[in-house]
Amino acid sequence: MTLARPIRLLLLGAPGSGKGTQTSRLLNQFPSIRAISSGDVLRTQIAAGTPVGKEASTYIKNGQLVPDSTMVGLITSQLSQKGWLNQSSTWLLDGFPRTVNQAKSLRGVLSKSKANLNLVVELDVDQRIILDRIEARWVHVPSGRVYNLDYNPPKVPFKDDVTGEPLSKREDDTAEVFQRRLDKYNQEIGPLKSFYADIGILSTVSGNTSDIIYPKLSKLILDKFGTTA
Ligand code: G5P
Ligand code: MG
Repeated sequence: MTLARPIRLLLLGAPGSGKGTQTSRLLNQFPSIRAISSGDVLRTQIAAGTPVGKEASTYIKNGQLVPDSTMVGLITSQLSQKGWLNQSSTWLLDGFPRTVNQAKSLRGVLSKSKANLNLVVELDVDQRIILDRIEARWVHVPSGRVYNLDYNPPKVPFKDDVTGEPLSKREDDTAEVFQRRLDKYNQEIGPLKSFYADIGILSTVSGNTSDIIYPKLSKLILDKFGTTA
């Protein structure tokens, strides 16, 4: 399905709320949309042993946020390298910005290119049900594909469906680190939502499963951006 107008979407949501899951579904339904997941970018840097990866690793392991300046530099340079800083580009961001400082910096960069975000969606999931999900999560780091032993298991246990390569656990998917990530999220999300609500582009979709959330998210996008015939 092709959208009539370019969408530049940010997905907000607690750790494990389903940002990656909703991103995959959106890319499936709307093939013109491309995506950057800040967590995936960081995990790729860590796997490659780059200086940014080395810096980020300590923060991620402890459930803390990577410093704003590092994140802004990393993601805006990706946007630029991919040629996405123009007003006809269509993309989505999963997990960045996640502080008001990051949001302000990104807005400065995007404004110059007339490529500002035009929709921010908060995925609102009951936080009491999320821990079980991430304890059962397995990931394929090179592609960012996400599995869950109960909800969407791989076809062959512990192997990626597309490449057959082994899946791994994320270092930060333990109960202790998860609680720290959640606390940090709850601390940052209020001001971040206010920032985007003031600009007039914030929406919230609620539901305790990704199957409940996805049709709401898809409808919101179709209503706002339309489709070509
Ligand atoms: P990430 O990688 O952005 P989080 O913590 O924001 O990490 P996470 O954990 O990746 O978010 P998600 O993408 O929202 O969660 O959720 P998901 O992977 O789609 O779903 C979670 C699991 O539940 C999966 O196994 C999925 O299959 C399953 N699932 C989905 N829906 C359902 C359902 O309906 N039912 C069930 N039963 N299961 C379901 O960031 C990681 C770290 O990087 C740093 C920080 O240190 C951060 O902690 N970082 C940043 N630091 C500073 N600024 C930034 N902008 C940063 N971005 C990343
Ligand atoms: Mg994710």
